[in-house]
Amino acid sequence: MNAANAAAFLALLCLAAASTLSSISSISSRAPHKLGDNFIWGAASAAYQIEGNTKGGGRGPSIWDKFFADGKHSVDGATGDPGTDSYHRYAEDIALLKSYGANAYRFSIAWPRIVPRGGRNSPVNREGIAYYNRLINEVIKQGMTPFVTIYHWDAPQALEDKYGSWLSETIVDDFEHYARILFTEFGDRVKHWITLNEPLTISAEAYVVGIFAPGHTDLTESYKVAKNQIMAHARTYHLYKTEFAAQKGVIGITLNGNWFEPAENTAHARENAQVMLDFQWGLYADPIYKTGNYPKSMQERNWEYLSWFTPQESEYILHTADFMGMNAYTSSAVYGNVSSNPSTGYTYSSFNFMNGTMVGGESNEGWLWDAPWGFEKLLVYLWETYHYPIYITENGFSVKDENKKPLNDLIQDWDRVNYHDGYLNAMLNAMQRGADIRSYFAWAITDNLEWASGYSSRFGITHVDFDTLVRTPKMSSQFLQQWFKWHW
Ligand code: GBH
Repeated sequence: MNAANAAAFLALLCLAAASTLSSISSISSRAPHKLGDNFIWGAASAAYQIEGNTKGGGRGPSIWDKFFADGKHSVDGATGDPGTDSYHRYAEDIALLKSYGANAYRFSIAWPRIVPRGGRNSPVNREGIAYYNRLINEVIKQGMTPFVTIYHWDAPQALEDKYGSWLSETIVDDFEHYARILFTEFGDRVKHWITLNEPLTISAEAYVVGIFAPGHTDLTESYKVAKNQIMAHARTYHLYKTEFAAQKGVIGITLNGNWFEPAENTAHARENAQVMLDFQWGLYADPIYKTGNYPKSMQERNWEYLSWFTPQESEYILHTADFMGMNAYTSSAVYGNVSSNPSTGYTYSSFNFMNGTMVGGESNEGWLWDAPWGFEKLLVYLWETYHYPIYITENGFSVKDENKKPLNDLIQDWDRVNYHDGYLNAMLNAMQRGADIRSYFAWAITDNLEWASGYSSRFGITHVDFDTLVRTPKMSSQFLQQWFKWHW
């Protein structure tokens, strides 16, 4: 940060404190709420979005390298290089996060860095293991808790070539092998594991919509993938609880989706909203946390597409988690007259207007609206429906046109501050209504590769200049620091 930036930044800090005070006073009419020493807060990242160095360190190609290679699947033909070059700059990122007052860092491990060709008989890459040892040790050295995602979408391309990766149940064996390496190498220090990040985003965006790797558009395939994801998750859970029980960590899966609000007071609108919750959350949450099978609404509507569980499989997958990881960003209003589309569940009618009134603030992404009221309802719904402790593993905002502003301007990211303020207060409300919520991770620790949106859409609480790779804290990082100081 240069001197001018530093001066501007100091001024912003004072403003942040003032804004925090006003947000505190706005909630002080309710019972004061302290989160307690055990509450985990930090920021999150994912390997492919930040690491860069995709050809170095002995890493094998992932499905995203292949998907982005033609330059047509991302804005400006962006790829995983440079990412934020966190492969080399991880210590700087961890130090920044520490300076924000966080007590945890959520990151993912790249399967193709550990097993470059992916398979259970393929060679292990010691350089990859050494890299994650450095990273984990640095997090611990800074007094923070490493929160590790085993899989954030970057399957080894070799498995895609060999058997279509998630389309084949063979992946369950290969995934178990990969997970065993992680528990063996890192489990002495890592006590918080997430098997899969957002399986829905993959089954939907990568196998129905086709905008994520490997870019297929086939509903039947999508449900094959969903079943294999659930089986791989369950296998990993059982592995951890049998062979690695002595490590005494916790393990879960991170699910995602929107809150769906019935936008009319009609039975049909209410039914559609519930169907959407079933199709996004229930697809994974019912099998793992509640019944061992898909939601009834989904069985009825999509019986000819679903990959069914045998009774033995249902038993094997039910209650295979210590917690529910949840990523939620936004809400949708659902009307009564859109019954046609829950047949896929993915192309819901996503309205952001109710009775002509906009129900959320606009972001840089068409799918993302600042709607904290829905976050509170969703947290209470997930708690009351599934009764598992909830770890909020991602929540965040990409400010509209942030990319087009000069640095001094854009680090005053008031829309992001406002978003986190609203969602954190919504979280407190949900806790006061009984929900057992144990963590809050802002997405993301730094700006990064926003998948198909490339480097144009920024979610970071830290700015990254993608030419120089210089990091600059945004106002939102200071806001979070102040907010958690007040509430811890
Ligand atoms: C999370 O994905 C990811 O875990 C993280 O990697 C990502 O960077 C972050 O959030 C921010 O996006 O068909 O146009 O309605 C969120 C994934 C992205 C899934 C938007 C649903 C809907 C796109 N969501 N997507 S659209």
